Amino acid sequence: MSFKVLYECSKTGARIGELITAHGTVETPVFMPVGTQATVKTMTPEELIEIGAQIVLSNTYHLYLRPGHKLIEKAGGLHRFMNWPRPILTDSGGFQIFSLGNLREITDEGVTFRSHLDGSRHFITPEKAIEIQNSLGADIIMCFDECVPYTCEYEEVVSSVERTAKWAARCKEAHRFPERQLLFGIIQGGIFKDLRHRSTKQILSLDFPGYAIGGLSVGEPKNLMYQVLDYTIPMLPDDKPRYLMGVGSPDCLIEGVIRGIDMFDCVLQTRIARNGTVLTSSGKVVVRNARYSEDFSPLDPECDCYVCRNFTRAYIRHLFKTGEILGLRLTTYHNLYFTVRLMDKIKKAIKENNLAEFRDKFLQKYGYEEK
Ligand code: PRF
Ligand code: ZN
Repeated sequence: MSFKVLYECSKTGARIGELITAHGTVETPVFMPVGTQATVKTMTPEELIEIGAQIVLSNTYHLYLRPGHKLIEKAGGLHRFMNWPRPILTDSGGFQIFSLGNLREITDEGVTFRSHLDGSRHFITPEKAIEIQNSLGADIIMCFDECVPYTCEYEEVVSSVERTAKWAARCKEAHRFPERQLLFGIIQGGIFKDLRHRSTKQILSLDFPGYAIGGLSVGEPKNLMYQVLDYTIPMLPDDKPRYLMGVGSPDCLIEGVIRGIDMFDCVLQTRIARNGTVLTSSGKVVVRNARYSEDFSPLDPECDCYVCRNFTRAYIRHLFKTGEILGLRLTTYHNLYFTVRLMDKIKKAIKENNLAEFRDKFLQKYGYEEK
């Protein structure tokens, strides 16, 4: 279990690396499709492998509530339960619980919350979040952190940073299988430079095998997020993987890699697919729209995925209009394929020392998106 930087771009912060886990090696930079409920919605593991997905993300909070981590442990762990042979990363549940709004109460000890499913009460501590992740058995697990919204006052961000540091120490202490599961630390601090500094120092002092930047893409403008990355990433060690949590739109992938991020996850690709929106080399296309009713071209003329080789926009629109399940599968497949190929192109550009040029060309065609 280790991380090696194989190549560093001479002109940008980008690097190529490999992350060796108990279920194989991940080439970085990498995009991780999201499988919240132990499934990347609508995709079989075989299809994910065909697409080239190297690692998937799943969620502690959802699996703890249903079917329960003990059941998954009985099944032989999450890999066997979902029949995914490659690496898995589980998020700690912190972020999901904090997104519950008024259904939760936070103290230094942990978080009390009501299940979004049946209203039952639960108490999750950093120790409990690690115990659950130890049972699930993912290759990479995450510290239990406190992620605050963009709208928070400075003082609230200070206390979330302090709490996140104390919880990170407790997570490290509670972790039973450091040799089998890499526990990543998470840096918070909102959009405040001094707090990002403080959080980074605190989390680095605990010495984790990888570091995540949390608390971004929580409502702030993209340029502000890039600024935070610009001053946070240089504080991180070169020889450890860097994971930007919950970020992964095409433009953010490129901008993140250019600044030195190695790992990304994002629900965007699979979520917009299910409402009939696809990513293409010339931007998003809402294939459900009436304007595509007689468009017999592929979703993206530049894509060579199974969907683009075999189906038209008109047909896929028809599937959405009629509520046919295949529509969801085809758009999901294409969006994931598009993103994994984009990361391949990014890696090629790093090796050829022209990532900045690649970005400019890509964004000129794809378009610039604020949100
Ligand atoms: N913390 C955790 N998971 C997360 C985030 C975070 O800050 C984010 C923020 N974009 C996404 N997922 N634990
Ligand atoms: Zn395609």
